[in-house]
Amino acid sequence: VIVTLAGGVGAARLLAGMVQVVKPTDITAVVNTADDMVIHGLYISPDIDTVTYTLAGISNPETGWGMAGETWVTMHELELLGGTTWFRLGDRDLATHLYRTQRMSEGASLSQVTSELAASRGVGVRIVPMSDDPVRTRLSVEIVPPDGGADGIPLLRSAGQEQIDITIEEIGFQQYFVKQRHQVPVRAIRFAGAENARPAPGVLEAIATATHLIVSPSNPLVSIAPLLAIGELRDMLATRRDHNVAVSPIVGGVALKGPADRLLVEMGHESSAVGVARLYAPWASTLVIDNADAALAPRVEAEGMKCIVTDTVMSTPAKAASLAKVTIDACE
Ligand code: FO1
Repeated sequence: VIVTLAGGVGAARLLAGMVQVVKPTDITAVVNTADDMVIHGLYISPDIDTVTYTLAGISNPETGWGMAGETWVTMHELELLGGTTWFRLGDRDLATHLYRTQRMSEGASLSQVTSELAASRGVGVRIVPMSDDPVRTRLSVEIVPPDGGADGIPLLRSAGQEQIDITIEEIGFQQYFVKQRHQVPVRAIRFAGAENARPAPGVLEAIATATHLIVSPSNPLVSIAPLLAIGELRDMLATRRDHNVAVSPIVGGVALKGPADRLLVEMGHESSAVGVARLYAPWASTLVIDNADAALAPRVEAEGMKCIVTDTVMSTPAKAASLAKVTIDACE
């Protein structure tokens, strides 16, 4: 079995490539759940849904998250009511959250519901949350007093703005990522609940017996780091370090999607394949980097990782399949 450590869009693309080259039932995706949130009383698990929808062939190709052919009638009505609409839940997508929330209120675990939803969508890959226990990414961000914003609205300072009476406030991941459009400076990141969280049933066994372990090109600090914050998971990964292969999500110093580049710098790391190598070297032995970064290969190897240079930008299904094949071969 091939185990893939997964965040959202980057992981979903790689998994969609993988199912073109190996049997879906031979793949287990262990997915980040630290982005999960309850809003309108509904339990939302964005990375699990992104992976599920992508493998089911029903994801929105423009955004990478949410469903294709989505309509927004409910959000529009909610807007008229003055409700909370910064986190947009499409009419089709809502069915997933209703189903999950109801099943969990009946006592089902997140992993049970995740496999029910994957089965209903015809997904052959085994999709497992990293944990059934709540682990939540919390970010300490810089804020200015309410009157600090030019038009009185922005409470949070955007990059480059003058430093006036900065205070720090801790906010949830979706508040940072979606509501603030990841445009506020981050001072610290923590994974609340990780210290007491257990890996979800089957996760440790899957990793222990995996023929291949592949770390998808997801954000190292907010998509992969939450999995490593679970002690038993990190220890299990470290015991098989020599067989773990990661794909760098940073290409030419920038993240293809999301704030990984900016967060790396804000947290004191280098925003490059070398910076990723430094983070992953303790528990992974090989880093796959993009052709654009070929010149960095010696520096990646100096961090103690074997380096493979290939095309990592999954702009087409064929390119995703070819990257999947390179990573699978790299484990052998
Ligand atoms: N991302 C956005 O940028 N804006 C949204 O309104 C939004 C809604 C949303 C609803 C359901 C879902 O599963 C994901 C959603 N996302 C949205 C994506 C998302 O929260 C992030 O991309 C991930 O958490 C990062 O991996």
